[in-house]
Amino acid sequence: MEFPAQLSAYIARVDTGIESLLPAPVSTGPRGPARIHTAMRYSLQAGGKRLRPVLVLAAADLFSGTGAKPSRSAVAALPAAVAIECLHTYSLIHDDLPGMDNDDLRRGRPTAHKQFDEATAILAGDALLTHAFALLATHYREPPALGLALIGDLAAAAGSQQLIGGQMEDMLAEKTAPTNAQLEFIHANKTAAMIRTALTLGGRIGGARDEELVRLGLAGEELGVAFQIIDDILDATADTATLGKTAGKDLTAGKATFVGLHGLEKSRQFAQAHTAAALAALQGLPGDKSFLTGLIASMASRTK
Ligand code: GRG
Repeated sequence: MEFPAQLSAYIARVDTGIESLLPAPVSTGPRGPARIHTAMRYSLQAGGKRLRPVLVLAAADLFSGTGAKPSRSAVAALPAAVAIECLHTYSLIHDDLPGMDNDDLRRGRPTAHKQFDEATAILAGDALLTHAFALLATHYREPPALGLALIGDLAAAAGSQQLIGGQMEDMLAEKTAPTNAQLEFIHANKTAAMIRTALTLGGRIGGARDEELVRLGLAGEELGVAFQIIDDILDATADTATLGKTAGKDLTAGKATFVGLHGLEKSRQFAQAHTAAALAALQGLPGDKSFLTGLIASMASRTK
C-alpha cells in the first residue's frame, strides 16, 4: 500500500478505537454522566494529526512476527494507541486553559474551555489522563510484565520529569532569553518524550527486544525534536486557518522557541538534521520500515 493510503488506514483505525474505547456520553446507567464524556469526546474527536497513536500502531506492526518475544498483532496495540492520544489531548486541553496559554482555537474548533467552561475543560483533561492509564491496565493484563512496562513508560513520559517538567520550564522561560540548553530541555520533555514513548509502547506490544526498544526510542527522540522545531517554524510562518490553532502565538507570548533563538534558516537546518538522525536510528530495526520512514519524512515537510 502507498504511504498516504496506509496513513489514512491507520488514522481510521485510531478513530474507530477512540469511538469504541471512550465512555459513551449517556446520561444514565453505569457509563454516565453525559457532560464530562461529551467534553472528553469533543476534544478527542476534533481530529488532529494522530501522530502519536499512528506511531504506536506502526511500531507494533514493525515487529509482527520478528520479535524475540511472542508477537502480538497491531490490533492489540489499538488500546495503547488510544491511550497515548487521550494523554496527548489532555495536555492540549490544559495547555489551552486561561491559566496556561489561554487559547481560543484548537484542532480547528473552539478550545474545550470556550466550548464548555473552564471547570469542565479541567475535568475533561483530568479524565482523559486517567482514562489513558485505565486503558493500559485493562487491555494489557497478560503478560503482567508488559502491562506494567507500558504503564511505567507512559507515566514517566507524562510526569514531572518529562511532559509536565518540560511544560513548567516552558512557562518559566516565557519573556526571558533562554539558553540553547534550556530550549533543548523544554523541547525534549514537552514534545519529544511523548513521541518517543509512542514508538516504544508500540515496540513493546510488538515484542521488540531491549536493544530494539533503545533504537526506537532514539528515533522517537530525534523525530520529536524535529517535530517541535517545525512547530516553531510553522507558528512563525503559517496562518491560523491552516494550523487550526492560533498562529504567531509564540512571539506574542514571548515563548522560548528555536526560531526566536536561532532564526528561521538555522531552525530549518536543525529540523533536517534531526529528521535525518531519526531515519538513521530506524536502520537496523527488523521488518518493513517504509511506512515509518514515510511518516518521519512527511512530518518534516508538514504545513500544519
Ligand atoms: C499541560 C501537562 C501539559 C502539557 C502541555 C502539549 C503541550 C504540553 C503543550 C501544547 C503546546 C505545544 C506547542 C506543545 C508542543 C507539543 C506539540 C507540538 C503539540 C501539538 O501536537 P500536534 O501538532 O497536535 O501533534 P495535534 O492536534 O495534531 O494532535
